[in-house]
Amino acid sequence: MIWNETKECMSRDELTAMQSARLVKLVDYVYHNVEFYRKKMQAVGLLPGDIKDINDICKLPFTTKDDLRDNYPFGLFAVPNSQIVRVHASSGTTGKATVVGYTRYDLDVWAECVARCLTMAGVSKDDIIQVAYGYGLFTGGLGAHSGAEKIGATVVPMSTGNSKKLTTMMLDFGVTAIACTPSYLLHIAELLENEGVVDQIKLKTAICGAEPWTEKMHRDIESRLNIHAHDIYGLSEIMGPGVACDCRFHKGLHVCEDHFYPEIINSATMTPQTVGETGELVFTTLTKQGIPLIRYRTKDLTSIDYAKCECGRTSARISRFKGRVDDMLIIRGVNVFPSQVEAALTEVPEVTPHYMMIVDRVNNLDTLEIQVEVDNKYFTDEIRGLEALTKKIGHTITQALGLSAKIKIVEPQTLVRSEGKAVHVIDKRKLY
Ligand code: DLL
Repeated sequence: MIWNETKECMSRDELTAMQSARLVKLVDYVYHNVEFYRKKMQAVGLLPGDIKDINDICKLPFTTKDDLRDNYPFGLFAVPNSQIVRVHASSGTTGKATVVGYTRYDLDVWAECVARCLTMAGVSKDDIIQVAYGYGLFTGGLGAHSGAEKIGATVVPMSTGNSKKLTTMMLDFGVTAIACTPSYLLHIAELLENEGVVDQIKLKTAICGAEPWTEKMHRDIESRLNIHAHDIYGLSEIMGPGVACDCRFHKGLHVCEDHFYPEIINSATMTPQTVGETGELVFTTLTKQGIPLIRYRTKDLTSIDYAKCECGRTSARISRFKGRVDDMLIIRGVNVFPSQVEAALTEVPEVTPHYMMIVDRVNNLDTLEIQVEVDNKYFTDEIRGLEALTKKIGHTITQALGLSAKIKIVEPQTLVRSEGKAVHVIDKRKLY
């Protein structure tokens, strides 16, 4: 909810005026504090004074994940490290992670945005919430945690990886809300069903995100656990969870537009889509200090609606995500690019460049198998040698992706060769 001074929802005109003022300030800020943006603006003959209101945003250059990678680790930071109080990181397209930094102010804004999302989902200080997103470099755990603390809920920082403890505590503590990925929640539902204790839980609300999920999964979670499930969106480059969330009417995700300005573009022509048309979501961080980003291309596909919602909120809503422009996969909540696998395999001299990633979902948990073709001479080695090689490849992959995979060495010449664009992924997950 974005309030004006009289504590009513801001009108769109008020909001637009606020966004304009913030954009003008932001452009001046990045021009003077981030060499990357100064050079990009100079390259097109743009000065900060040329940006007079939010409509001028289309004059500004785009930013991509590769720009973060090329400036690894701190090159896009607008403040010295003495003002950065936290860093997070997510997968880059190859090798290096993309790193983001937060000032104390940024962390406050982040907690505020997540608090709004939780409030939208009906969570309050009276709730006991299990945060079962991963804590660490991933933004999910700590991000959801801070927002839940801000509204005064009782936070149980579960993180990921111990489902039995989670279900036991859910029952023993009388947990009323949970924040985790939708696939993990389906897994938890299954465990509770197998234990025959679904009717004993006190759970009312789930705040799920970090990966794509369908309406059908949404309904399934709600009916199996008898709860309300909400869709929360975010990405580490922009902030983490809390960029947008859906309210009880579930008619799209309300964007925290006073902090993150959304645009929908046609990624082929790089021009704006008309309202309601699907395209790539682009964000400008209007208030960030640590790593402010201008027109960041999320690669996520959605559409936007500016009509006032039945809940009374005036903020723009983006539709449930319809996919991505690039080939990024999300496996067990971890972002994975096939190019990372390719880069990792080049570190193993015995391996040829032919590989296939097979992604599946078993008992609502994602699995990854990587089939790798090795050189003839290694394949004919005795089985002990193959085992050692499988281990070696597995270790290299785990290091590169931050995710373990089952490695299967296949006979030379067995993986399909493509005549066009090589196909390296078979995603069998039924996003039902
Ligand atoms: O996944 C942040 C997050 C944590 C969001 C917890 C929600 C809950 P990254 O690891 O940088 O950040 O991955 C960002 O995940 O570009 C989308 O492709 C995808 N994604 C995130 N939320 C949703 C969602 C976090 N609700 C990438 N629906 C994004 C569909 C989502 N995809």
